Amino acid sequence: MELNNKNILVVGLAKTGVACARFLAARGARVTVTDMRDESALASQLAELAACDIRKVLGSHDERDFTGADLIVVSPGVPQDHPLLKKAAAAGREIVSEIELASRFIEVPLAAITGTNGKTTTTTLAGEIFKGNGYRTFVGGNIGNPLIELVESGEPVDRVVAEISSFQLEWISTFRPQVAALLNLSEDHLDRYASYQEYIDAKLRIFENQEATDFAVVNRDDALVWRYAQGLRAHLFPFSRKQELAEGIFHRDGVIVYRHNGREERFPTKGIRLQGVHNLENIMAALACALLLGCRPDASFEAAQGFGALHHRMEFVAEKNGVRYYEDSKATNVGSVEKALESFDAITLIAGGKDKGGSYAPLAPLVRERVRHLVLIGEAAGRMQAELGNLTDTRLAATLEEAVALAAQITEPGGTVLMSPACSSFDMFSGYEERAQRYIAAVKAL
Ligand code: UMA
Ligand code: ADP
Repeated sequence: MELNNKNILVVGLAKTGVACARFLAARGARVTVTDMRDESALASQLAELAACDIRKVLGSHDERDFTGADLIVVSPGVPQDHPLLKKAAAAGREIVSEIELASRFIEVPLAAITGTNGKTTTTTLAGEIFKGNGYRTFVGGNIGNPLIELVESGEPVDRVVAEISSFQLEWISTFRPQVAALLNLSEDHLDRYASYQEYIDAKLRIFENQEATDFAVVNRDDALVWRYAQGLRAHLFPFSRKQELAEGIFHRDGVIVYRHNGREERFPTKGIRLQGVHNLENIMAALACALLLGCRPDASFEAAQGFGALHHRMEFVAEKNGVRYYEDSKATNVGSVEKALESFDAITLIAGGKDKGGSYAPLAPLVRERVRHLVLIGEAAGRMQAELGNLTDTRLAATLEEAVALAAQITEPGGTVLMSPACSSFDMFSGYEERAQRYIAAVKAL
């Protein structure tokens, strides 16, 4: 793809925008970056671009930059229906996301992993498996480091594993992973999408350019995923915790069985460090991605076995007065909280945060069955109380610290206090990590 002297607009100047602008400028493009935030809010990003010859339009966007560009590169955080993107599209401008741009320069096999939950765990694990097989592997994408950083660095690699969000898929046209995995689907990001269907449609685009020689790794046990998998062009490679598969990877009686083209590999689950049924799904998906892209069974299984949980995903914090405290700050939607509730009994659940517009009703059966006390915080507290409050003892707290103190008072010995918010954190915290740290500090201070 020729970039020299092209007039390119980069929309958004956070991690993605900085990396794209730097890369494009180095390739000789005439780059303009634009961000709604002003210079003072973008000081650190501007410092990173100090050495580059780049035009900046900050504090607001200028329509002429959009309608006059040869190419527009959009950051994931910019909504697809932005009026200026619509105008640019109407004017015939080419609009791409960062993964689309990067993938045009990536020549090695790419495994792309999406789904509502489990992306980071599965991507990280798949990366470890590739590395355990001796492949030079770049792990990136939505996990935090844009793929364009790999292209920019020019570092030689053998494999790329990418965590892919629905936002990044909005502006693809040729993005074609050799292996694309869809882990699960449940409601999320309804503050961005007009409907659940629109969110699903964005996710399914991961398969859009695949051919019969590519693989689609899909969750056989997720009815929605399985329904959409039927129309795909790629070779279907399902994973299942519940049923035996002639082609695919499944779990039965303590053994993970991988079957491909009549070949079978068996891996006993005993000794695997990652806990929970959802992680069994993540392990099967990661193994499938790796084995389909050339990894050896023995080295792959060894890497999978030794992989421990990532922080802020159902993590044990401490035991105090016979009550065990867990932290699941990364659970920002209903689907992930369901898995957390399935994992414990006699729960005091601390939930709430920034409302993403979805329904909390899917949690009702598990709340009724397993949640003894519900302590709600944040902007979503009112809606959650309305949808779940009549199912169990429900209280409101003004801060996370107050919620922890209240939970400590009301939880009976033997019980579990679990922070699994079902919401994003931005109403009260800078992100899920800060929310986690504040919870951990509050528990330790009890
Ligand atoms: N902006 C405008 N105009 C607009 C809207 C936004 O100028 O109309 C600006 C904002 O001021 C901001 C920039 O555009 O400066 C958008 O940046 P961004 O939100 O895309 O942030 P990045 O740092 O580039 O991070 C993005 C992903 N962010 C989102 O998808 C919201 C990161 O995923 C990802 O790690 C990173 O690219 C590298 O690929 C984060 C995320 O929350 C972790 N993802 C969502 C999730 O996991 O649920 C999908
Ligand atoms: P993502 O990157 O998709 O947000 P993570 O691996 O960071 O996924 O996990 C996010 C949350 O989802 C955590 O609360 C975690 O316990 C839960 N989770 C992880 N894997 C799954 C899965 N396969 N199904 C449902 N929930 C999951």
